[in-house]
Amino acid sequence: MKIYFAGSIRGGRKDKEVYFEIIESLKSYGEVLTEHVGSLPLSARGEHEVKEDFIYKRDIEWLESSDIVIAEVTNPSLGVGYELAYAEKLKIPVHCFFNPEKYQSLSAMIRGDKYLNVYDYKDLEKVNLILNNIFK
Ligand code: 6IA
Repeated sequence: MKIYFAGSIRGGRKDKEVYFEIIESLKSYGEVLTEHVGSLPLSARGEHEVKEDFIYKRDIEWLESSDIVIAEVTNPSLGVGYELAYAEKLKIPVHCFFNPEKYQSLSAMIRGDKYLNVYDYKDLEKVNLILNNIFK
């Protein structure tokens, strides 16, 4: 099972610990292709030494090869929105997690798209319960 995890990088790294924890949980269900998204030292400037066209092509290749996309969408991110739409076009199942107690409301383009399964959560315990249901 190849899992593509999506989370904000240049959109802001305020939730990087949450991404890290979700990725740790995901590892028990399969191979997480995008483990760097949860990297604690990775700043909003991203993988600085790597060329952007390389990052784009590599991420799209990983997305095309993935069986499922799991996204943490609380912190708005252009890149994550792009990945979700791309995954939908490829008919890859997508599940999004949103914490309504932080920041602003979720974009209607995500909340309103019935293809993207959106789950509101307040703690990682709830995320883990939902993940358990998704992967069983
Ligand atoms: O717009 P964002 O940067 O917030 O987009 C984040 C999403 O796009 C993540 O889910 C990643 O899969 C992908 N992504 C965006 N930027 C990168 C990156 N460094 N490295 C890996 N994945 C990325 C970019 C910055 C660097 C060229 C300085």
